[in-house]
Amino acid sequence: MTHVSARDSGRRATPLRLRAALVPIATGLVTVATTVALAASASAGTTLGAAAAQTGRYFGTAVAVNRLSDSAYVGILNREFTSVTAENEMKWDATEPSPNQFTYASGDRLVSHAEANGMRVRGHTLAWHQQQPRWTAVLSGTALRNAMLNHVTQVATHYRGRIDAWNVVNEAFADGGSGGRRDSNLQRTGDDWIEAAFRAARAADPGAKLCYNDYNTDGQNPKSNGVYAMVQDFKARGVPIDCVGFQSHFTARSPVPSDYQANLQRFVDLGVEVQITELDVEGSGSAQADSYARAVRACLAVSRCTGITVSGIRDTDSWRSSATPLLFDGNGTKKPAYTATLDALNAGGTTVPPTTPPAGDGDCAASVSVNSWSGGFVATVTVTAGPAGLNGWVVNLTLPSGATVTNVWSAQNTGTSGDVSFRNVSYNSSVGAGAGTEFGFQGTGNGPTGTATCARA
Ligand code: 9MR
Repeated sequence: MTHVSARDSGRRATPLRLRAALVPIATGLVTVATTVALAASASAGTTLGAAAAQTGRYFGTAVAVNRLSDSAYVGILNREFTSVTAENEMKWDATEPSPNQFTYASGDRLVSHAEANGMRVRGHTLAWHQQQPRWTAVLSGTALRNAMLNHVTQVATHYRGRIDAWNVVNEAFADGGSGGRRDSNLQRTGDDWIEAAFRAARAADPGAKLCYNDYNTDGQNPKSNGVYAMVQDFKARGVPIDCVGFQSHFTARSPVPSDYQANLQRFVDLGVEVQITELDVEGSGSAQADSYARAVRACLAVSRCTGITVSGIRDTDSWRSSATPLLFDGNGTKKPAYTATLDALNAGGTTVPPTTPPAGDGDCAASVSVNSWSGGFVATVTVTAGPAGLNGWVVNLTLPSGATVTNVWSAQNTGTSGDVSFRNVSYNSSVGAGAGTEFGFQGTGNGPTGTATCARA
Protein backbone atom coordinates (compact mmCIF):
# COMPACT_ATOMS: atom_id res chain seq x y z
CA MET A 1 0.00 0.00 0.00
CA THR A 2 1.50 3.32 -1.04
CA HIS A 3 0.17 6.65 0.07
CA VAL A 4 0.36 9.68 -2.15
CA SER A 5 -0.93 13.07 -1.26
CA ALA A 6 -0.56 16.52 -2.62
CA ARG A 7 -2.16 19.84 -2.69
CA ASP A 8 -2.95 22.29 -5.37
CA SER A 9 -0.67 25.19 -4.80
CA GLY A 10 -2.75 28.29 -5.22
CA ARG A 11 -5.24 28.62 -2.40
CA ARG A 12 -4.69 30.77 0.60
CA ALA A 13 -1.68 32.58 -0.90
CA THR A 14 -4.12 35.42 -1.42
CA PRO A 15 -6.49 36.13 1.47
CA LEU A 16 -10.00 34.86 1.01
CA ARG A 17 -11.83 38.15 0.76
CA LEU A 18 -9.46 39.59 -1.81
CA ARG A 19 -9.43 36.35 -3.72
CA ALA A 20 -13.20 36.27 -3.90
CA ALA A 21 -13.19 39.76 -5.36
CA LEU A 22 -10.54 38.90 -7.93
CA VAL A 23 -11.69 35.52 -9.16
CA PRO A 24 -14.40 36.74 -11.57
CA ILE A 25 -12.01 39.05 -13.39
CA ALA A 26 -8.87 36.96 -13.24
CA THR A 27 -8.32 34.20 -15.70
CA GLY A 28 -5.15 32.80 -14.24
CA LEU A 29 -2.65 33.09 -11.47
CA VAL A 30 -0.49 35.52 -13.39
CA THR A 31 -3.46 37.84 -13.80
CA VAL A 32 -4.16 37.64 -10.08
CA ALA A 33 -0.61 38.70 -9.28
CA THR A 34 -0.80 41.67 -11.61
CA THR A 35 -4.14 42.75 -10.23
CA VAL A 36 -2.86 42.62 -6.66
CA ALA A 37 0.15 44.74 -7.54
CA LEU A 38 -2.04 47.36 -9.21
CA ALA A 39 -4.43 47.41 -6.27
CA ALA A 40 -1.53 48.15 -3.96
CA SER A 41 -0.64 51.33 -5.75
CA ALA A 42 -4.20 52.47 -6.43
CA SER A 43 -5.52 52.92 -2.90
CA ALA A 44 -4.47 52.56 0.69
CA GLY A 45 -6.04 49.94 2.92
CA THR A 46 -7.98 51.40 5.82
CA THR A 47 -7.74 48.28 7.98
CA LEU A 48 -4.79 46.06 8.84
CA GLY A 49 -6.27 43.15 6.92
CA ALA A 50 -7.03 45.16 3.79
CA ALA A 51 -3.64 46.85 3.87
CA ALA A 52 -1.81 43.52 4.19
CA ALA A 53 -3.94 41.97 1.43
CA GLN A 54 -2.57 44.46 -1.07
CA THR A 55 0.65 42.46 -1.14
CA GLY A 56 -1.07 39.08 -0.78
CA ARG A 57 -0.50 38.79 2.97
CA TYR A 58 -2.80 38.21 5.90
CA PHE A 59 -2.85 40.17 9.15
CA GLY A 60 -3.95 38.07 12.09
CA THR A 61 -4.37 38.09 15.83
CA ALA A 62 -4.36 35.63 18.69
CA VAL A 63 -7.90 35.23 19.97
CA ALA A 64 -9.06 34.17 23.42
CA VAL A 65 -12.30 32.39 22.63
CA ASN A 66 -14.08 33.55 25.77
CA ARG A 67 -13.73 37.11 24.48
CA LEU A 68 -15.92 36.31 21.47
CA SER A 69 -18.86 37.35 23.66
CA ASP A 70 -17.35 40.86 24.06
CA SER A 71 -18.90 42.90 21.26
CA ALA A 72 -16.24 45.61 21.29
CA TYR A 73 -13.56 42.94 20.94
CA VAL A 74 -15.41 41.15 18.15
CA GLY A 75 -16.03 44.45 16.39
CA ILE A 76 -12.30 45.14 16.13
CA LEU A 77 -11.52 41.51 15.30
CA ASN A 78 -13.95 41.39 12.38
CA ARG A 79 -13.01 44.81 11.07
CA GLU A 80 -9.23 44.55 11.18
CA PHE A 81 -8.04 40.95 10.99
CA THR A 82 -7.97 38.28 8.27
CA SER A 83 -6.48 35.41 10.29
CA VAL A 84 -6.90 34.06 13.81
CA THR A 85 -4.81 31.88 16.12
CA ALA A 86 -6.29 30.29 19.23
CA GLU A 87 -4.45 31.74 22.22
CA ASN A 88 -4.87 28.59 24.34
CA GLU A 89 -7.86 26.61 23.08
CA MET A 90 -6.10 24.23 20.70
CA LYS A 91 -3.24 23.33 23.04
CA TRP A 92 -2.81 19.79 24.31
CA ASP A 93 -4.23 20.48 27.80
CA ALA A 94 -7.31 22.11 26.30
CA THR A 95 -8.04 19.54 23.60
CA GLU A 96 -7.19 16.24 25.35
CA PRO A 97 -7.81 16.68 29.07
CA SER A 98 -7.95 12.90 29.59
CA PRO A 99 -6.14 10.28 27.53
CA ASN A 100 -7.80 9.93 24.13
CA GLN A 101 -10.79 12.05 25.26
CA PHE A 102 -10.98 15.13 23.09
CA THR A 103 -12.78 18.41 23.70
CA TYR A 104 -13.01 20.68 20.72
CA ALA A 105 -15.86 23.04 21.65
CA SER A 106 -13.73 26.18 22.15
CA GLY A 107 -11.47 25.55 19.19
CA ASP A 108 -14.48 24.78 17.01
CA ARG A 109 -16.08 28.05 18.05
CA LEU A 110 -13.06 29.97 16.86
CA VAL A 111 -12.83 28.08 13.56
CA SER A 112 -16.53 28.66 12.89
CA HIS A 113 -16.14 32.35 13.65
CA ALA A 114 -13.20 32.53 11.26
CA GLU A 115 -15.05 30.71 8.49
CA ALA A 116 -18.14 32.89 8.90
CA ASN A 117 -15.96 35.98 8.53
CA GLY A 118 -13.61 34.88 5.75
CA MET A 119 -10.58 34.58 8.03
CA ARG A 120 -7.96 31.88 7.89
CA VAL A 121 -6.93 29.89 10.95
CA ARG A 122 -3.45 29.20 12.28
CA GLY A 123 -3.60 26.13 14.50
CA HIS A 124 -1.61 26.44 17.71
CA THR A 125 -0.13 24.05 18.75
CA LEU A 126 0.04 20.27 18.37
CA ALA A 127 3.19 19.39 20.34
CA TRP A 128 4.78 21.58 23.03
CA HIS A 129 6.54 20.94 26.33
CA GLN A 130 4.20 23.41 28.07
CA GLN A 131 0.45 23.32 28.65
CA GLN A 132 0.30 19.57 28.47
CA PRO A 133 -2.51 17.76 30.28
CA ARG A 134 -1.59 16.40 33.71
CA TRP A 135 -1.81 12.80 32.56
CA THR A 136 1.27 13.11 30.34
CA ALA A 137 3.42 13.73 33.44
CA VAL A 138 3.58 10.03 34.27
CA LEU A 139 4.44 9.00 30.71
CA SER A 140 7.84 8.63 29.09
CA GLY A 141 9.51 6.74 26.27
CA THR A 142 7.31 4.91 23.79
CA ALA A 143 4.14 5.55 25.78
CA LEU A 144 4.66 9.32 25.68
CA ARG A 145 5.75 9.24 22.03
CA ASN A 146 2.61 7.33 21.10
CA ALA A 147 0.40 9.62 23.15
CA MET A 148 1.93 12.63 21.38
CA LEU A 149 1.48 11.08 17.94
CA ASN A 150 -2.10 10.11 18.71
CA HIS A 151 -2.74 13.68 19.85
CA VAL A 152 -1.27 15.14 16.68
CA THR A 153 -3.24 12.74 14.50
CA GLN A 154 -6.55 13.21 16.28
CA VAL A 155 -6.47 16.98 16.48
CA ALA A 156 -5.15 17.53 12.95
CA THR A 157 -7.77 15.08 11.64
CA HIS A 158 -10.55 16.84 13.53
CA TYR A 159 -9.63 20.17 11.90
CA ARG A 160 -8.65 18.66 8.56
CA GLY A 161 -9.27 21.05 5.67
CA ARG A 162 -10.05 24.02 7.94
CA ILE A 163 -6.54 25.06 9.03
CA ASP A 164 -4.32 27.23 6.88
CA ALA A 165 -1.18 26.45 8.87
CA TRP A 166 -0.42 24.41 11.99
CA ASN A 167 2.28 25.22 14.49
CA VAL A 168 3.02 21.51 14.64
CA VAL A 169 5.85 21.87 17.14
CA ASN A 170 6.39 24.87 19.41
CA GLU A 171 9.51 26.03 21.23
CA ALA A 172 11.61 22.87 21.01
CA PHE A 173 15.02 24.61 20.99
CA ALA A 174 17.03 25.69 24.01
CA ASP A 175 17.76 29.29 24.89
CA GLY A 176 21.37 30.31 25.29
CA GLY A 177 24.34 29.42 23.22
CA SER A 178 24.02 25.70 22.61
CA GLY A 179 21.89 25.82 19.47
CA GLY A 180 20.54 22.46 20.58
CA ARG A 181 17.21 21.09 21.62
CA ARG A 182 15.48 22.08 24.83
CA ASP A 183 15.29 19.32 27.39
CA SER A 184 11.69 18.21 27.82
CA ASN A 185 9.66 15.06 28.27
CA LEU A 186 9.06 15.03 24.51
CA GLN A 187 12.75 15.51 23.71
CA ARG A 188 13.60 12.59 26.00
CA THR A 189 11.52 10.30 23.75
CA GLY A 190 14.26 10.73 21.13
CA ASP A 191 15.61 13.37 18.82
CA ASP A 192 13.26 12.30 16.04
CA TRP A 193 10.13 13.35 17.94
CA ILE A 194 9.80 16.55 15.90
CA GLU A 195 9.92 14.87 12.51
CA ALA A 196 7.55 12.18 13.75
CA ALA A 197 5.08 14.91 14.74
CA PHE A 198 5.38 16.57 11.32
CA ARG A 199 4.85 13.29 9.47
CA ALA A 200 1.77 12.50 11.56
CA ALA A 201 0.36 15.98 10.93
CA ARG A 202 0.89 15.69 7.17
CA ALA A 203 -0.85 12.32 7.05
CA ALA A 204 -3.79 13.69 9.04
CA ASP A 205 -4.27 16.96 7.13
CA PRO A 206 -2.43 17.07 3.83
CA GLY A 207 -3.92 20.48 3.02
CA ALA A 208 -2.49 22.37 5.99
CA LYS A 209 0.87 24.05 5.93
CA LEU A 210 3.05 22.60 8.65
CA CYS A 211 5.21 25.01 10.63
CA TYR A 212 7.82 25.01 13.36
CA ASN A 213 7.29 27.96 15.76
CA ASP A 214 9.65 29.50 18.31
CA TYR A 215 10.75 32.66 20.17
CA ASN A 216 14.16 34.33 20.41
CA THR A 217 14.81 33.08 16.90
CA ASP A 218 13.99 36.40 15.24
CA GLY A 219 17.61 37.35 14.57
CA GLN A 220 20.56 35.18 13.68
CA ASN A 221 21.79 33.62 16.91
CA PRO A 222 22.72 30.14 18.16
CA LYS A 223 19.07 29.24 18.74
CA SER A 224 17.89 30.30 15.28
CA ASN A 225 20.97 28.60 13.82
CA GLY A 226 19.79 25.39 15.46
CA VAL A 227 16.31 25.75 13.96
CA TYR A 228 17.88 26.59 10.60
CA ALA A 229 19.97 23.41 10.67
CA MET A 230 16.88 21.37 11.51
CA VAL A 231 14.86 22.86 8.63
CA GLN A 232 17.76 22.32 6.26
CA ASP A 233 18.01 18.70 7.38
CA PHE A 234 14.21 18.18 7.09
CA LYS A 235 14.22 19.58 3.56
CA ALA A 236 17.17 17.38 2.58
CA ARG A 237 15.49 14.24 3.93
CA GLY A 238 11.94 14.99 2.76
CA VAL A 239 10.46 15.49 6.22
CA PRO A 240 7.29 17.51 5.56
CA ILE A 241 7.82 21.08 6.75
CA ASP A 242 6.34 24.08 4.97
CA CYS A 243 6.94 27.08 7.20
CA VAL A 244 8.67 28.56 10.19
CA GLY A 245 6.94 30.89 12.62
CA PHE A 246 8.88 33.63 14.37
CA GLN A 247 7.03 34.64 17.52
CA SER A 248 8.62 38.09 17.73
CA HIS A 249 7.98 39.12 21.34
CA PHE A 250 9.97 42.33 21.62
CA THR A 251 10.98 44.21 24.76
CA ALA A 252 13.44 46.95 25.64
CA ARG A 253 16.06 44.30 26.40
CA SER A 254 15.14 42.24 23.36
CA PRO A 255 14.34 44.72 20.58
CA VAL A 256 13.65 44.04 16.90
CA PRO A 257 17.00 42.64 15.75
CA SER A 258 18.88 44.51 13.06
CA ASP A 259 19.19 41.30 11.02
CA TYR A 260 15.51 40.33 11.36
CA GLN A 261 14.85 40.58 7.61
CA ALA A 262 18.06 38.74 6.74
CA ASN A 263 17.14 35.98 9.17
CA LEU A 264 13.65 35.57 7.67
CA GLN A 265 15.21 35.52 4.22
CA ARG A 266 17.73 32.79 5.01
CA PHE A 267 14.90 30.49 6.09
CA VAL A 268 12.92 31.31 2.93
CA ASP A 269 16.04 30.43 0.96
CA LEU A 270 15.79 26.91 2.41
CA GLY A 271 12.43 26.52 0.66
CA VAL A 272 9.94 27.26 3.43
CA GLU A 273 7.52 30.11 3.99
CA VAL A 274 7.93 32.24 7.08
CA GLN A 275 5.39 34.08 9.18
CA ILE A 276 5.53 36.44 12.16
CA THR A 277 3.29 34.62 14.59
CA GLU A 278 2.97 36.32 18.00
CA LEU A 279 4.14 39.88 17.44
CA ASP A 280 4.00 42.22 20.41
CA VAL A 281 6.25 45.06 21.53
CA GLU A 282 6.55 46.19 25.13
CA GLY A 283 6.30 49.96 25.52
CA SER A 284 4.31 52.88 24.24
CA GLY A 285 4.32 55.90 21.98
CA SER A 286 6.66 56.41 19.08
CA ALA A 287 9.31 53.93 20.25
CA GLN A 288 6.75 51.15 20.24
CA ALA A 289 5.31 52.39 16.94
CA ASP A 290 8.75 52.36 15.32
CA SER A 291 9.38 48.80 16.42
CA TYR A 292 6.08 47.61 14.95
CA ALA A 293 6.84 49.41 11.69
CA ARG A 294 10.30 47.82 11.53
CA ALA A 295 8.88 44.36 12.09
CA VAL A 296 6.23 44.86 9.40
CA ARG A 297 8.75 46.22 6.92
CA ALA A 298 11.03 43.23 7.47
CA CYS A 299 8.23 40.82 6.60
CA LEU A 300 7.09 42.84 3.59
CA ALA A 301 10.62 42.85 2.22
CA VAL A 302 10.64 39.03 2.12
CA SER A 303 8.39 37.71 -0.62
CA ARG A 304 7.57 34.47 1.16
CA CYS A 305 6.93 36.08 4.54
CA THR A 306 3.23 35.47 4.01
CA GLY A 307 1.59 37.02 7.04
CA ILE A 308 1.82 38.66 10.43
CA THR A 309 -0.09 37.75 13.57
CA VAL A 310 -0.13 39.94 16.67
CA SER A 311 -0.48 38.48 20.14
CA GLY A 312 -3.92 39.90 20.84
CA ILE A 313 -6.11 42.91 20.15
CA ARG A 314 -6.22 45.36 23.10
CA ASP A 315 -3.47 45.83 25.68
CA THR A 316 -5.89 44.50 28.27
CA ASP A 317 -6.27 41.28 26.27
CA SER A 318 -2.56 40.57 26.46
CA TRP A 319 -1.31 37.88 28.82
CA ARG A 320 1.36 40.45 29.76
CA SER A 321 -0.96 43.44 29.79
CA SER A 322 1.31 45.55 32.04
CA ALA A 323 3.73 45.77 29.09
CA THR A 324 0.95 47.43 26.99
CA PRO A 325 2.36 45.54 23.99
CA LEU A 326 -0.51 45.61 21.48
CA LEU A 327 -2.04 47.90 18.83
CA PHE A 328 -5.21 48.98 20.65
CA ASP A 329 -5.51 50.37 24.17
CA GLY A 330 -7.91 48.97 26.73
CA ASN A 331 -10.75 51.06 25.29
CA GLY A 332 -10.17 49.67 21.82
CA THR A 333 -8.67 52.96 20.63
CA LYS A 334 -5.97 52.75 17.98
CA LYS A 335 -2.49 53.49 19.38
CA PRO A 336 0.39 55.13 17.50
CA ALA A 337 1.64 51.56 16.99
CA TYR A 338 -1.54 50.82 15.04
CA THR A 339 -1.04 53.77 12.70
CA ALA A 340 2.63 52.90 12.18
CA THR A 341 1.69 49.31 11.38
CA LEU A 342 -1.05 50.34 8.96
CA ASP A 343 1.25 52.85 7.26
CA ALA A 344 4.01 50.27 6.91
CA LEU A 345 1.57 47.80 5.37
CA ASN A 346 0.29 50.45 2.97
CA ALA A 347 3.81 51.41 1.96
CA GLY A 348 3.89 48.02 0.24
CA GLY A 349 6.67 45.59 -0.30
CA THR A 350 7.25 42.37 -2.16
CA THR A 351 4.09 40.62 -3.32
CA VAL A 352 3.58 37.11 -2.01
CA PRO A 353 3.80 34.80 -5.01
CA PRO A 354 0.33 33.46 -5.78
CA THR A 355 1.70 29.95 -5.79
CA THR A 356 3.85 28.91 -2.87
CA PRO A 357 5.49 25.61 -3.82
CA PRO A 358 6.20 23.18 -2.42
CA ALA A 359 3.95 23.82 0.49
CA GLY A 360 0.93 25.57 -0.96
CA ASP A 361 -2.51 24.18 -0.49
CA GLY A 362 -5.55 24.31 -2.66
CA ASP A 363 -9.28 24.72 -2.63
CA CYS A 364 -9.14 21.01 -2.04
CA ALA A 365 -6.63 18.29 -1.33
CA ALA A 366 -6.38 14.85 -2.92
CA SER A 367 -4.86 11.91 -1.14
CA VAL A 368 -4.44 8.60 -2.91
CA SER A 369 -4.21 5.11 -1.43
CA VAL A 370 -2.98 2.44 -3.81
CA ASN A 371 -3.43 -1.29 -3.39
CA SER A 372 -1.15 -3.08 -5.83
CA TRP A 373 -0.64 -6.63 -6.94
CA SER A 374 1.54 -8.04 -9.66
CA GLY A 375 0.12 -6.57 -12.88
CA GLY A 376 -2.58 -4.34 -11.46
CA PHE A 377 -3.81 -1.94 -8.82
CA VAL A 378 -6.80 -0.26 -7.26
CA ALA A 379 -6.49 3.38 -6.22
CA THR A 380 -8.85 5.06 -3.78
CA VAL A 381 -8.76 8.85 -3.83
CA THR A 382 -10.10 11.08 -1.07
CA VAL A 383 -10.98 14.64 -2.05
CA THR A 384 -11.12 16.99 0.92
CA ALA A 385 -12.62 20.46 0.52
CA GLY A 386 -11.01 23.59 1.93
CA PRO A 387 -12.89 26.14 4.04
CA ALA A 388 -14.93 27.42 1.11
CA GLY A 389 -16.36 23.99 0.20
CA LEU A 390 -16.65 22.72 -3.37
CA ASN A 391 -19.21 22.65 -6.15
CA GLY A 392 -17.25 20.56 -8.58
CA TRP A 393 -13.68 19.33 -8.44
CA VAL A 394 -11.01 17.79 -10.60
CA VAL A 395 -8.07 15.63 -9.57
CA ASN A 396 -5.04 15.27 -11.82
CA LEU A 397 -2.40 12.61 -11.49
CA THR A 398 0.15 10.86 -13.64
CA LEU A 399 0.31 7.11 -14.11
CA PRO A 400 3.67 5.43 -14.61
CA SER A 401 4.41 4.31 -18.12
CA GLY A 402 2.70 1.04 -18.99
CA ALA A 403 -0.21 1.62 -16.61
CA THR A 404 -3.76 1.91 -17.98
CA VAL A 405 -7.00 2.77 -16.24
CA THR A 406 -9.58 0.05 -16.86
CA ASN A 407 -12.44 1.03 -14.58
CA VAL A 408 -13.46 4.17 -12.65
CA TRP A 409 -16.15 4.69 -10.02
CA SER A 410 -17.65 7.86 -8.57
CA ALA A 411 -15.74 10.07 -11.03
CA GLN A 412 -15.42 10.61 -14.78
CA ASN A 413 -11.95 10.30 -16.26
CA THR A 414 -10.25 12.01 -19.17
CA GLY A 415 -7.40 9.83 -20.42
CA THR A 416 -6.47 6.35 -19.34
CA SER A 417 -2.68 6.54 -19.30
CA GLY A 418 0.01 9.11 -18.59
CA ASP A 419 -1.68 12.31 -17.32
CA VAL A 420 -5.20 11.40 -16.27
CA SER A 421 -7.81 13.69 -14.78
CA PHE A 422 -10.86 12.71 -12.78
CA ARG A 423 -13.90 14.97 -12.48
CA ASN A 424 -16.73 14.72 -10.03
CA VAL A 425 -19.99 13.12 -11.09
CA SER A 426 -23.33 14.77 -10.30
CA TYR A 427 -23.89 13.18 -6.89
CA ASN A 428 -20.50 14.06 -5.41
CA SER A 429 -19.83 17.53 -6.89
CA SER A 430 -20.84 19.32 -3.71
CA VAL A 431 -18.46 18.86 -0.78
CA GLY A 432 -18.92 20.92 2.37
CA ALA A 433 -16.12 22.89 3.99
CA GLY A 434 -13.62 20.46 5.46
CA ALA A 435 -15.65 17.44 4.34
CA GLY A 436 -14.46 14.70 2.01
CA THR A 437 -15.67 12.43 -0.78
CA GLU A 438 -14.09 9.35 -2.34
CA PHE A 439 -13.70 7.94 -5.81
CA GLY A 440 -11.60 5.14 -7.17
CA PHE A 441 -10.17 3.49 -10.20
CA GLN A 442 -8.66 0.20 -11.22
CA GLY A 443 -5.83 -0.31 -13.66
CA THR A 444 -3.29 -2.61 -15.16
CA GLY A 445 0.41 -2.03 -14.57
CA ASN A 446 1.74 -0.06 -11.63
CA GLY A 447 -0.38 2.43 -9.69
CA PRO A 448 0.39 6.14 -9.26
CA THR A 449 3.30 7.06 -7.01
CA GLY A 450 3.73 10.79 -7.67
CA THR A 451 1.65 13.72 -6.50
CA ALA A 452 -2.07 14.14 -7.14
CA THR A 453 -3.44 17.66 -7.34
CA CYS A 454 -6.98 18.76 -6.64
CA ALA A 455 -8.64 21.92 -7.92
CA ARG A 456 -12.05 23.53 -7.92
CA ALA A 457 -13.86 22.92 -11.24
O1 9MR B 1 -0.99 33.82 25.53
C1 9MR B 1 -0.86 32.63 26.24
C2 9MR B 1 -1.29 32.84 27.67
O2 9MR B 1 -2.67 33.11 27.73
C3 9MR B 1 -0.95 31.62 28.50
O3 9MR B 1 -1.22 31.91 29.86
C4 9MR B 1 0.50 31.27 28.33
C5 9MR B 1 0.83 30.04 29.13
O4 9MR B 1 2.00 29.41 28.71
O5 9MR B 1 0.77 31.03 26.97
C6 9MR B 1 0.59 32.18 26.21
O6 9MR B 1 0.95 31.97 24.88
C7 9MR B 1 2.24 31.47 24.62
C8 9MR B 1 2.17 30.89 23.25
O7 9MR B 1 1.22 29.86 23.23
C9 9MR B 1 3.51 30.40 22.78
N1 9MR B 1 4.49 31.45 22.83
C10 9MR B 1 4.64 32.11 24.08
C11 9MR B 1 3.33 32.55 24.71
C12 9MR B 1 3.65 32.83 26.15
O8 9MR B 1 4.09 31.65 26.77
